[in-house]
Amino acid sequence: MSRPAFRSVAQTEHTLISSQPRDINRKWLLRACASACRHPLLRMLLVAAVLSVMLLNSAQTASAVVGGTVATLSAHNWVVGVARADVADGYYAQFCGGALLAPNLVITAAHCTFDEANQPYEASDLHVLVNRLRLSSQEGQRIQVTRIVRHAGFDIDGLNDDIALLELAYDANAPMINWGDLNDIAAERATVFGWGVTEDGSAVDWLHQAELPIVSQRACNIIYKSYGLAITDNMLCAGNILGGVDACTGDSGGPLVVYDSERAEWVLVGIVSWGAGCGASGAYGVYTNVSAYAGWVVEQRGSLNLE
Ligand code: 4AZ
Repeated sequence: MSRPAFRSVAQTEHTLISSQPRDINRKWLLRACASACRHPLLRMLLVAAVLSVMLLNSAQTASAVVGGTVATLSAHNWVVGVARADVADGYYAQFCGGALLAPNLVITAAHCTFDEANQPYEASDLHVLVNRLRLSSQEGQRIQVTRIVRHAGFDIDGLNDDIALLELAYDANAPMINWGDLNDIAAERATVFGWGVTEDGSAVDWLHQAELPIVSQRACNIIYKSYGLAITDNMLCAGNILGGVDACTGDSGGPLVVYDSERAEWVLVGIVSWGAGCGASGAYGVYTNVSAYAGWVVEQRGSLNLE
């Protein structure tokens, strides 16, 4: 289910969702209005009907990521793109997301460190795009990766321990994000960032973000039991049971964050990992539960002399 996702194979298992809900509403309104808009009571009923249709549509498609909007970085500049070193155009080079844990350290998904043929990347195969909202632009920095640290428990056919660190050749000129534990933070909703596939089926040039409900492990396990898969303590789930808002191909490795009002800052809680389709009803997106790996991250940073 979770494979390193490339733009060339980007349109795989996601569900297509109506891409132009507002146009449909407008056309319907115009047609209906030709006769009914002349009568005041009918006009009121019509406006109410159109508003309900719009509400229903927005609940299901809120517009990427599936169901998100173009991100306004600045406060969120810890979001980075993981890209192939041998492809010059950032739009075609980027295939995963990540987040800056330290000026020269990115956290991402372990499955992002394998190529399309499931062969492990060398550090020299990868670049990280920093401070770049639009992939095809030259903005921000494009920094070489000097070391890949994959979790030893990750196996490309499995879904567990989907976490890796990337050491950068030099410090990024961007803010860092700390991780947090959802058991300590009173958050019901989280935000995911990425350049992955949206509801119209193609990956985006501009970074997108979407807000989605955090789902209990129990509810998520009920869903994935039918797929014969277990949601462990190393994973967390987010999304709507009706679908519509989700991470997708190309978003993998990217951050799922919540706002911690006590610390007055955004904190990293998840890494986009896998899921059954994208934005489909009856399934949730599954994320690596970063707090379960706090010890692993600290240990790697210590033993590898990372920052
Ligand atoms: C992927 O292929 C992928 N809807 C990432 C996230 C999800 C599904 C697939 C979750 O990288």
